Formats: sequence, structure tokens, C-alpha cells
Amino acid sequence: MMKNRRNFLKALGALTALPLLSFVPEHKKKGERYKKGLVISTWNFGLKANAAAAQKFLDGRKAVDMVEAAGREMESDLTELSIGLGGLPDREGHTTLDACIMNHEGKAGSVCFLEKIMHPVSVARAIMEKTPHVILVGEGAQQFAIENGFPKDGYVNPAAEKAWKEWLVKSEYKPVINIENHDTIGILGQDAEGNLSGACTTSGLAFKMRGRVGDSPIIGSGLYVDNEVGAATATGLGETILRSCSSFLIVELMRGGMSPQTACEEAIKRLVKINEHILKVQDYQACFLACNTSGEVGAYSVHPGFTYAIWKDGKPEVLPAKSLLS
Ligand code: SD4
Repeated sequence: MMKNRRNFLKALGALTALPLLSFVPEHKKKGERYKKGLVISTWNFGLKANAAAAQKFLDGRKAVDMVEAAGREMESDLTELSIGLGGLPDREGHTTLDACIMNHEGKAGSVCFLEKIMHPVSVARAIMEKTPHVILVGEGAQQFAIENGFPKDGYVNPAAEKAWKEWLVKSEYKPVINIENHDTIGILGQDAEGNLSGACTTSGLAFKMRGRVGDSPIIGSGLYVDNEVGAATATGLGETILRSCSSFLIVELMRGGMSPQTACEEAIKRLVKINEHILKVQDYQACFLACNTSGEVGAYSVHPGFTYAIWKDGKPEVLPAKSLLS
């Protein structure tokens, strides 16, 4: 009787262990963290940003330094129409900036609707490191930036001003997909200890309503990092991404066992579903980029045309992402 009971319990134990075993997340099965240096960022211009991050890696710096350097590199380019002070303005002619950063300890900082400050990504980092808060916006964010040594800068990009004046003629607001005026930069980096960080910086949608904030500075939408699992970032029409908390979703899907590629694909399908009553899928673009702790990478978008830059094992490359629609 006793022996039968023992056998029964043993069999039961084996049975219950089976499904558990089959649900061991992929990143745990592989075990090893990637430590040879990884930087991925959105769009072709990510190549330049990655080079700045790679230099930090080679100097022995942390992932958070790598991603911040990449963001700053793009913000310093005042000819860039979608990032930093050179970015296209809102419908009233003001360039307003959104950025965020998240490190391997789950600390995050974000700045929204910031005006006349050259390096929003560094302001976001200062918020993360020097305040008990996560997000500062507008006037308060600018005040914090100035108090923390970021100079006020009234630069106006003549090309952005000209485009705004042309837009004013019709004042038609149309979020255009892809085209060649690249977009937001989202950067994910992994350092020599295998730790992950991410950053995102943008001037947001061109000719947006004054005060509009997109997904890019919102932790969980435009960026998310969980050092146990992986990281994700987004670009595209922010409203679609905000409604679906995409970067957090991608990390959670990876936690459940999906590869970064499958997680990005699943998150795009979810985004399209969530937005189906609001927008026609032909009318917007959304794009995701992700990596896990083992250094595997995924990228996917709604429409073709999304590219990403990768720096891995010392090799820089730009690659096209697959897309849901053709
Ligand atoms: C926003 N996601 O403000 C940003 C813009 C962008 O591709 O990434 N466009 O909505």
C-alpha cells in the first residue's frame, strides 16, 4: 500500500514537472549572457549612433554610457529633421523633444515636451540619477535641465523652418510612413558584463499638436529594459505604440520564452489588432527592435522599409527588418 502510494506520488511528480520544463524561457535555457558588445539601433542613421556607443564599449564603459552616447551623437546632428534641436517643429513652429533612458538596474528617466535643450537623452539620464522621479515635462523639465548645467539653446534649423512654412500652406496633418526622412532613434546596448540598457530620443511627429507627446519617452512603450530577460524599443506612429505598450509587451513575451524576433512579430500583430478600430493599417507604420540577454536580435515592422543598425563582435552593419505587410 505504502509502496503503491510512493509510486503514485513519483509518477505525479514526473507529470507535473513536464509542462514546467517545457516552459523554461529561451533566455534561461541558453544561460550565457552575451559579453562581447552589442549595440542595435533604429534606421540607417543608427550606424553613426552605434559607432559612438561602440567606442564607449571599447573604453570599458557601461551599457548606459553606450546608449547615452549613441543618443547624443544623433542629437548633436543639427541637420537631422527628426531628432534634437534640428527636428521638425510642431504645428505652431516650436521644436519639442522627447527622450528616455533605462539601465540594467531597472532605473529609468524620461523627459517630454522639452524645448531649447540640445541633449534630451542626457537630461533623461540626469532625471534618472538625480531625482526620485521618472518623468519631467515641459517648462519644469527645462528648468531642471538648466539648473543641472544644460545650457538653453535657441537654435532653429533653417531646413525645418522652411518645411514648416510649406506645411502651413495646407496645414494638413498626415502621419506619413517611412519615407526617407528617418525617424526616432531607439538604441539598445549590452556591455562587457552582459548588462543591458536602452535609450530613445526624438523630436516626435512633424507638425504635431502643441503639447503632444509620443511613445518615445514613455517607459514600456518606446523603450523597456529588463536585465533578466532583454530589451525592446520602438519607432513609428507613437499613438499606435502607446495604445499597445509595445516595448513592455515584447520583453514580457521574451520572458515567456519567445525569441526577440518572434516577440517583435507577435507585438506587431497585437498592435495592429489593438488599433483596428482607430486607424487603417495602410495609414501608419510601427517598427520594433529587441534583443535578449544572450545577444540575439529581433526586428519587425508593419510595412516594409524599416532598417536597423547593428554592431556585434566589432562588426557594424545595417539590415532590413521583415514586415507584416508587403
Ligand atoms: C513619435 N514614435 O513621436 C515617434 C516618432 C517616430 O517614426 O518614431 N516616427 O510618435
